[in-house]
Amino acid sequence: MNREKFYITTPIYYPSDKLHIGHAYCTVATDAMARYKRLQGCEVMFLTGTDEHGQKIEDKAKSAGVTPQQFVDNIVTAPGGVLDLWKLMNISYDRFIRTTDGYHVRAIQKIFKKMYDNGDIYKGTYKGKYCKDCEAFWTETQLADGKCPDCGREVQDAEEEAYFFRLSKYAGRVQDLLENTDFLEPRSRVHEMVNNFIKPGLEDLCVSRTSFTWGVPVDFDPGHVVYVWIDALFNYMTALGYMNGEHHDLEKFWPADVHFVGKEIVRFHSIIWPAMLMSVGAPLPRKVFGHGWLLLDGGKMSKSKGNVVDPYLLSERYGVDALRFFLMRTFPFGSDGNFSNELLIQTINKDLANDLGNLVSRTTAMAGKYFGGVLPEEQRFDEAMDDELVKMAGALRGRYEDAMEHYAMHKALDEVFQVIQRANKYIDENKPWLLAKSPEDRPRLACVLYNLLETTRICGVLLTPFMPGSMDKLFDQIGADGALRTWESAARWAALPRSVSVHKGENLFPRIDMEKELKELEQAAVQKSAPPAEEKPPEYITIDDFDKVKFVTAKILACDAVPKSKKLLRFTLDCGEAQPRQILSGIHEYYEPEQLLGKTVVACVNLAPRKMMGLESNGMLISAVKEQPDGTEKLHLLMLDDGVPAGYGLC
Ligand code: ME8
Repeated sequence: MNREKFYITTPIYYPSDKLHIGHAYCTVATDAMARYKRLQGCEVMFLTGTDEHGQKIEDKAKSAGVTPQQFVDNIVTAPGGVLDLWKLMNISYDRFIRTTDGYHVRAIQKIFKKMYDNGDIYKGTYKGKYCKDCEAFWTETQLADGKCPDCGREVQDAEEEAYFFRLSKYAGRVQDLLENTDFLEPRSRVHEMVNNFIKPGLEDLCVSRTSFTWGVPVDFDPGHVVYVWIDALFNYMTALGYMNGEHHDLEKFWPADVHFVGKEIVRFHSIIWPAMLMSVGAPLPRKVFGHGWLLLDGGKMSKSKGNVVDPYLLSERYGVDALRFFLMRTFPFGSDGNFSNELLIQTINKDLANDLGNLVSRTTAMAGKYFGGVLPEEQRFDEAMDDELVKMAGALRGRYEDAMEHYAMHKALDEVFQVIQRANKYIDENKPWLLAKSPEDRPRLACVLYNLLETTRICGVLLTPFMPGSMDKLFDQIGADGALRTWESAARWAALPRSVSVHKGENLFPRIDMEKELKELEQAAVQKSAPPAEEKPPEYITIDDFDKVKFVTAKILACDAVPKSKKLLRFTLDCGEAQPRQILSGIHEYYEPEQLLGKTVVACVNLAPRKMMGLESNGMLISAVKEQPDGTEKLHLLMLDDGVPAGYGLC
């Protein structure tokens, strides 16, 4: 048995939104590869995870009124989040890393220091454009018509002290790696990297920021956080124990056999990543494979384009295996592919319902009808009729393996389906229903059914990495037990006992009525994306529920803006308690602090305390809010007559 090690990774996902089918694409591909390697007998490490730091997360958390950690937890671990999706899609990862994991954070600090100590990281000045309102630095190229790409406002020239990585020092070695080895695939991506990024001159890379705080702090220079890509890329090693004691698999699994990554992040993985590894003196991964994008109407997929690309919805309707299969069967892994519901349904109907599903159901039904489910030992081989199918199925594993070893999953599946189609043709050529008519043809009939079952078994083994759940059911139907589901057995024609006993089970892949389905999908998407608020029945609370909320009158003793925040004001309030109470409220865009001093307001004081921008908020100020026809919101802080004393309860 093959006892090789195999280490494969997916990009770690940025949890700023829920994942869509485009994200699932790469993870399904990685899962299929990992399962294929396990099937071969390799010891596999399949790593995935989430990349949780950076300004975007900090900003999103701020607008959601939660801490960045709460924000990412809500997308990663909460019900319906990333972990749940991978469970649903049967993703067999061996390890899941979150870049907020303590061991990873400490390891990144050590790695940063190591590169600083060896002279590859130095302090300099980052020159760029600054948007005061968004508190964000931009480079010239990031600007939209010379203005802030986020809010569209004017930007100013700005300088910020920052650390830089000597990327330029490694340009020659990286170019050599790309041009003279097969480190990066497909090869077309090599020319893109060399011509667009290395030849024009690699500049040193800015690797720290001081304009936001949600990142790994540079421990020897407080105020700086490590650039999110350094933090993210090293996950592939920290997850094995590099610079930490949490894991101990570095020697066993590093260097990685392959990093699967989307094409837009090939630059980070094929230029910056090897340069940093050269800097810390670590071996380079064996391969980076840049896959294409799933496009929707010719453009990159995004949440805003509708929920039909929601992997939950698609898995619910068609089954996880059909969806996994579609993703791998339809699009060559290195190229872009246009996703559509029609294509998805067509693929399920043609390959799974017609070709594979029919082969299994016809064969098991005939074995049941003509032999009561158990084939007789006596079987008559007919070389002229059988040779082609037997040879094709017997040699399938070799062709499949060749494609899989080149990460051409769709080609591997094509090989399998050519055999399945040949088997269906074999049924038509041999006409078992005619053989069944004469008793002297029974040995021939048994042999035809045996050949079909054996072909199905071999195809089933090779489809297991793509559709693990369904293939188990298929094996049960055709009477193939554990030893007949192995990699070795897929190269052995006639491994199935001659007197195999089969039983027709549930239809593995029911046919879908395209027209009806497309209509229903459209409706499902509309319902999911815009649940009509007015049609919802009112959700009543009881008087006891209402009594739980404690409102009091409060006098504003002090009010100031929270540093580095666009929205937050910090209030010190007299709520009639022994000590003044601190509450943070995101209303700075509506009020300046001095307008509010001395005012009497309403506060909810039994809300659980929470931290925002490092400050504790103990309650909530109550405002009147209304959405305007142009989509903006108007807000008025509820203010009472100043004669009302502080600390009165409201009822
Ligand atoms: O890039 N089709 O995270 P991410 C195919 N955190 N692949 C798609 C896709 C689509 N429509 N949309 C997204 C990041 N992807 C970083 C990675 S690794 C050290 C850090 C792929 O959540 C995308 O190409 O934005 C990328 O490979 C992956 O999803 C994660 O994207």
